[in-house]
Amino acid sequence: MYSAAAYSAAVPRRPAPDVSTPVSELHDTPFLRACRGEPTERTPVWFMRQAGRALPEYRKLRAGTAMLDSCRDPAMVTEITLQPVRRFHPDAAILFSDIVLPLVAIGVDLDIVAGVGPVIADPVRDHGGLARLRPLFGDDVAYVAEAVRTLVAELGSIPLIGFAGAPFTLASYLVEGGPSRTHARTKALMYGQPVLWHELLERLADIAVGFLRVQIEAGVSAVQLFDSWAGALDEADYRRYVLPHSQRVLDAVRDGGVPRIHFGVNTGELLGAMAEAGADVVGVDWRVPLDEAARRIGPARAVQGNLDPTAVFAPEHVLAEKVRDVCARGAKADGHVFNLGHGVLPETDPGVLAHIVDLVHEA
Ligand code: 1CP
Repeated sequence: MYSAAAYSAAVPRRPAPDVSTPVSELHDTPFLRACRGEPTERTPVWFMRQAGRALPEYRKLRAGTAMLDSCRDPAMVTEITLQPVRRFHPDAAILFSDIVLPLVAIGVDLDIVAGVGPVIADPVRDHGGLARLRPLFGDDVAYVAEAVRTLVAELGSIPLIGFAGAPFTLASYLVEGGPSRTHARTKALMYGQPVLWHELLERLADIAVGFLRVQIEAGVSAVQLFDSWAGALDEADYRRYVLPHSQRVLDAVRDGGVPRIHFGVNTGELLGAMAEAGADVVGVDWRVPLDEAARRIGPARAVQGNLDPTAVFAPEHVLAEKVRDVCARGAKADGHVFNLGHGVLPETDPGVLAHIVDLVHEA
């Protein structure tokens, strides 16, 4: 059967990366301290989707290379991950990759189409589709481990964040065949074939565990589980159809010893339930103020977020006021990592992101 334990055994153990930075130096960085709910000398900040799209040097490097090919090229992954670090000096880097990469690695016929997102040739809607999803083994994504090891050495005292897609969000792409506004086919399968649904999510949970373990063993300092589209569900459905699977992913990587961040969009009504999934840090989009979000999440968990990604287009004084407000409300939680409420929009001026880093550090 597809068990997380079998997966972790299947992922080859690798020696700890040979880095010149003492582990304790990384351990005490503002980002990792905030994730653990410890006091920090400044509020740490990084941006979801900080690599890519908004950066001219990214577009230049990527020209002529397909998205998935760039994710499978460790030298390119390393360079693209470092580009925003050089520009913005954030408190953490996020690995350049994609949540659908492990699906490609197990043989799903999938392409990332420019301007669209992931598109799947043969969507999974029945037992035959489920049977095509084989387990992920560490060697399937050896290029990711290689990129992580190089990055850990290059980044020194800047923590690297690894990530995976949560079972529901991955299921949505697989069932719909691509991005969806309503997730209608996904919900039809969830309500109409609950046994198949839970088998599908179990398998995707195992794949997420496998993908996270590869990154943890290669040396990432934290991991984020992206359940970007979980906000499409009401709380009762989230608890019934999704929460146990996300919980299993987060539980299975607990022994990796790195903070686990759990994020979704439009999840204001789900924050309490998502917190129960067990992450150390709960990501919050911009719709719920962080002090209220912290109340819904409960004590002993840090929060991450939550500037509206379109605030970058506001006049400077409006932006500055919003940044300070996020910091003041975040200060009421047991740990705050500043971020946008969702990814950087492609039209964002990179100079404004650098300015936000300064504003957060001065707040
Ligand atoms: O042609 C291109 O340049 C492709 C655009 C692109 C990029 C830069 C895609 C396609 N993925 C990525 C990289 C990526 N994806 C990163 C690393 C970069 C960084 O964060 O700095 C990460 C963390 C992701 C994760 C990801 N992929 C998520 C979760 C985060 C989120 O934004 O909610 C999701 C939902 C995806 C699917 C995906 N991949 C690409 C796109 C355009 C999408 C979204 C499509 C949709 O709207 O459904």
